[in-house]
Amino acid sequence: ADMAEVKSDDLAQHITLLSVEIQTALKKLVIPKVLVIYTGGTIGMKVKNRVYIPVPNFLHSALRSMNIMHNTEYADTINDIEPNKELLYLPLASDSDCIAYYILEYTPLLDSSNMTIDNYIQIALDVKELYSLFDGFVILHGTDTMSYTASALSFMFENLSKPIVLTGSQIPIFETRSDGRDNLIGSLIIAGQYRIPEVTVYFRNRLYRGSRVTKTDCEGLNAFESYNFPPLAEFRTNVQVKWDQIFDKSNDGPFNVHTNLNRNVSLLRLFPGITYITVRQFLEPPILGVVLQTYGAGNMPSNRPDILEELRKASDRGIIIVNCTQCNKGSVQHIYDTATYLNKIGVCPGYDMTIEAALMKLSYVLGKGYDLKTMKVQMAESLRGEMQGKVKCQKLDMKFFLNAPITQDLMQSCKMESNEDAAKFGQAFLPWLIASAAQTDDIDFLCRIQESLSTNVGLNVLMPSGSAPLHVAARNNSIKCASYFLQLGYNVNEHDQCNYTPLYYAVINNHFDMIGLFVKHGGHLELKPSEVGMYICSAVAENNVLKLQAWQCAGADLNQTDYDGRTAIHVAINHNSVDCVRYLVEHGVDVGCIDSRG
Ligand code: ASN
Repeated sequence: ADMAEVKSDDLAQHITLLSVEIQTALKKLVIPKVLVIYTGGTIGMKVKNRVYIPVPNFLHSALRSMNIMHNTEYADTINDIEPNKELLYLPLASDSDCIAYYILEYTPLLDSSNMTIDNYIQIALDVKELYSLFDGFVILHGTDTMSYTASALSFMFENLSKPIVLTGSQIPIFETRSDGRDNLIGSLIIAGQYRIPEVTVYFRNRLYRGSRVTKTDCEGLNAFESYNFPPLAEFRTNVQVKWDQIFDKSNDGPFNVHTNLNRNVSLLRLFPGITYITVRQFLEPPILGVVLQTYGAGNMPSNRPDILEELRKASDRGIIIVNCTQCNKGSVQHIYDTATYLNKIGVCPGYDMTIEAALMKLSYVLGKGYDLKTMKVQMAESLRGEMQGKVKCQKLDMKFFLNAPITQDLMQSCKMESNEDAAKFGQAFLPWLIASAAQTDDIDFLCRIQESLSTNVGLNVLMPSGSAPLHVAARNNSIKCASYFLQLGYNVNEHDQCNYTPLYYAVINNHFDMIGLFVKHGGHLELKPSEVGMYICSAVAENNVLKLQAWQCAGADLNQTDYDGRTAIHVAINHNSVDCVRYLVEHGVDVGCIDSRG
């Protein structure tokens, strides 16, 4: 393999967790690199005196001896150039494809029942130290408390740009029937090859958002469920990723690790007949935050003023109480009287959060040292996709909205140049009107808005979502409105809040006419070349010719490499995507091109 020259002084001086030799070897490798942090759990246990205990200094050599976990031939070629016995190479579909991984084994290895916040901090700090050396991270962990660790880490890693995948197993990896090998392989693939910058849990062919899972089975191999949020990816005969569901915070600021978690948090589960003394004692100092596990959709007994009074007093003292349901599925909604009371005394709604996520979020938010009001606002917001804050809002019928008499009245006010307040109000209302017209492709209405406007106001105002009118039209395939905006001279390459041009939305929605219109008017994707490469490679991995065609129509170069140095033809052949291979060949891609691994 082709290895780039790396000088040893390029290596970060402060990395103490890995020897300089390993760092040099990692820097030279051009294949994906994953750090496996091995904390313990059944995955690496053996039976001793009739109970399972973790065995130290064993996993690495055991994996090295398994063909499916380590490609010895590939390792030999690499070792001819840079001998290194510490790295393992997970074989992929073709012989030349591998993911390099390094196992950082903790001492002592823990059954996850023994994990505490200190362990979360150690994991977070180690990831931080080695963040730049690896493309992704796998955390091998016991299943018993994995959902707590996954939730804690979700909050601790701020503006994450790389995947962190937790996994483990129900049967040790050395046993014939183990589920650990598949779980580890899937996690390495996600961490090494997919840009899913979230803390996730990979188990039994599914990738879950870390802050959404709960362990629900201590015998079955399908140990986890995510009741209120579907899996982010599924490993079937192909890998299906729900790209639109990925909670990507990487552009919000630099990667940061927040380690100050407050430990004075707790869980209080209601049960019929609970005494107020129990509740009172529970809420005594040093407790600062409590997840109150209520019944059903967030209900308390309304005939228990004694308990309600204890909760009120605690809330008045500044203790944050989060209302979560004891049910696995569904959300806390204040539709019953007693739940409304909780709201009144300042209890935060936990919506559809898992107990684990609510507890660790409390610990994180309290550790931030904000004032009480800010902490409560943070608790009510989704910080990492851990909850759906607002309960199912109804979709607005845009046609109805446009035709409603009040809309007509408001439009009138846009024009009132003499009455300044009315004109201002009308202008504030304008984005909604334009968004509605652009969504329903109602060109007549758009013209009417234009006519009703005072001369110094245009239609090119930013929508509440941070998009320009052209983005809205692009997403909704509103060709008439898009043409109209272009005629008015609006910038076809306007960037929205997420930095995308309208053309991007036309492409991801397969709106071919719209793509044609934008391209004719000088529209560009304005994405990084490797990003375009990634999109077309994903399209061919699914054998999605239509998607491929959409990217091509938008000006994407079909010979473009992805972040991993492969082009669509490499991926298409690898995935046996026959239709895409045919399409690519017919469109003259370079079939002799060589990927980054030669
Ligand atoms: N007791 C084990 C642990 O959580 C369970 C497992 O990993 N399957 O460490």
